[in-house]
Amino acid sequence: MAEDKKEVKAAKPKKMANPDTVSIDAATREMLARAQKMGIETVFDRAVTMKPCNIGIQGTCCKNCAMGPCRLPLPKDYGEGKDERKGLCGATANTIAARNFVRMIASGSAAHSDHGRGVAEVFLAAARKETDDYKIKDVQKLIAVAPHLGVDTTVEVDGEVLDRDVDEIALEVAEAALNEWGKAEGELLYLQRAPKPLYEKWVKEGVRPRNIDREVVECMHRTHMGVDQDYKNLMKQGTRCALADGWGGAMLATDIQDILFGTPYPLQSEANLGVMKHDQVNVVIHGHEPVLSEMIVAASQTTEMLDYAKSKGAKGIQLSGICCTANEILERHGVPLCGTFLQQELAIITGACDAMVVDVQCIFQNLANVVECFHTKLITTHPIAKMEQDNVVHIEFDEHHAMEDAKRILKIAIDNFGNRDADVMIPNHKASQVAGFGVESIEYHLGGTFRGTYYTLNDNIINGRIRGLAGVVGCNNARTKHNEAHITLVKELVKNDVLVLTTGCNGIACAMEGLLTPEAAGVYCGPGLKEVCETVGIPPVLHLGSCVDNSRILLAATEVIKVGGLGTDLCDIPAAGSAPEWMSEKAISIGQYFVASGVYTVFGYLLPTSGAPVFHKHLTEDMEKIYGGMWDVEPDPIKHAKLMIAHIDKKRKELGIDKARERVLMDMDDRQKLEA
Ligand code: NFS
Repeated sequence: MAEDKKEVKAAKPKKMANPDTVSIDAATREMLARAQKMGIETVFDRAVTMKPCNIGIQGTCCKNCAMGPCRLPLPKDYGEGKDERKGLCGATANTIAARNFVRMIASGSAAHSDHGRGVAEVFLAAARKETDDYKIKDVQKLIAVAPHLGVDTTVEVDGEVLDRDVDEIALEVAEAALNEWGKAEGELLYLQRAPKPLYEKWVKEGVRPRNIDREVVECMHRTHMGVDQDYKNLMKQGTRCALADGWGGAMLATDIQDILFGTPYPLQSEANLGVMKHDQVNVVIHGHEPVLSEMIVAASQTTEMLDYAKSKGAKGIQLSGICCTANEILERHGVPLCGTFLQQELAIITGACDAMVVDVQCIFQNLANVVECFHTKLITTHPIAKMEQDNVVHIEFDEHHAMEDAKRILKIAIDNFGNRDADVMIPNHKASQVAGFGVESIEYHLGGTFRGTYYTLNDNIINGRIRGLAGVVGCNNARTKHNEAHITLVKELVKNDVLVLTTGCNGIACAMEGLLTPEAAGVYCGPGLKEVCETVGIPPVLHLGSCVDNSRILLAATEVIKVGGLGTDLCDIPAAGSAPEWMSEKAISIGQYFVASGVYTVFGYLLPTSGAPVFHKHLTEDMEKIYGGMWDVEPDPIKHAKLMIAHIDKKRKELGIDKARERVLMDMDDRQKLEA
């Protein structure tokens, strides 16, 4: 019976990918070869069999009404005469591409923000003391966040300023946070955290988000058949919705997660499929929301669960993670990373995965087919993310009995340990890493306890040891060689003295490659960055967490501005953004809020805009005039790095710091000469 299912569900792929060329990572290649030998199809094979639609890829297929889909590919003679392409309603290629782009932003913003809402609801339950399983772990962060949500942290009694009760503050912060999703009036409170000139640009352009949900709804309305028919106006709403993600839903998610689960500080861990263990129960956690995974981490450390695992013949419980849930439990607990987005099927193909627990986002439905061939239990946990296959176990997770649910899930995994086939193959590849950086730890590491500011970072950018900053983020994409662009790009940047801030699957890729160790500085960096990293003992690539933690990049950049010496707006900083192997709609939302926050942002692979050159130009040229940041596309990772470095150099020049300036000790004579 199991054999029959295997035949039907995970039938041998018709065309197979070449394992030697799909990835730069040896563990991935080994596991793909094993999958193919076993006749199990994976995403790599499907990418060979199924080619992308040539019109969809250009962004010019409109399926927003039943008169379509209307397909408007770029004609060969485009540019000679008038562009007469139109859909049945008359929608132009620009309108169609802009509508599709805005819908991607809406979906991406919704995904990050709904995740944020979920966390905010748990926070409210904790603040109301409706659950014993979640408590406020980081009071300092709560106090730091409160004023940004209009909550006082002190109270005046008889002329004396007293600290307010923490429980009271927590309740008000939770209510104020949740209000950001649906308030009737005003604008997002966090917009005020941005540097003033940036905020003023948003005012001028009319793109300040009112509340998070409303901006997603309005995107859907304006992209409905027959509504907004001006790509520039559509992109205004796209921008407003993206800002509701970056300075709203995602930023709230990060802040509240820090309050509930603790603000990350640097810690050591490991990465890649080789973190799984032969003699322990392997539980792989995959998805995005840390609400459940935090509880699984806590449950896995209880004597009850450890004893239970031992009673079943295992030496312990080995947790590891895939995608951004992985980054969340890495940054706070040091739980090792099992792999990136494209390795999710491969974790099961080891034969050592006793349970894969998934929540929301970036989860392949094919996991259900792959587990048919192994003993692995696939457990869905979120009411909004189930799978149709009947071999999937659904255990709905509820914050009101979180620990109970987490233990139930772990027990399933432990009970399954004995069902492993003899044929287990855990690739012998893993790397050490130091992760868990953030706004606070950068301040500490680069400012020191004495100063505790971003002074040292700014100083080293000004004196040229650090040429600039790069935020490199985002996914893997099966249309490109796994991790190649991530790693080539990051190595090229650090070689040119650019300090890299990473999140998401780029962070995982860098961890797998050993770039997240302080020792990497001596191997890969240019002399300036090497000196800084070695002096303060940090890696040249700082892992800031999951994709919602891109908000940490925005706030770190804001701190750079506050300290001074590098301009007054985020677009003044010698910095650039990148998503070299993007694939998800969330990446488009991130890209747009980076751009609208003043960041020059380069995407690898392609953008779904090539069928509408005028709209494409709006993104890649006009945006800079409006917001100071713009989109760019470059699939070649070296050229991609060069574009970012050229932009960084341009900004250095504008700031007048293009020639490295060493500090000189001046005597009175020198000073008098200067003043004269
Ligand atoms: Ni970001 Fe995280 Fe990875 Fe891409 Fe998916 S895990 S939220 S979307 S694939 S980086």
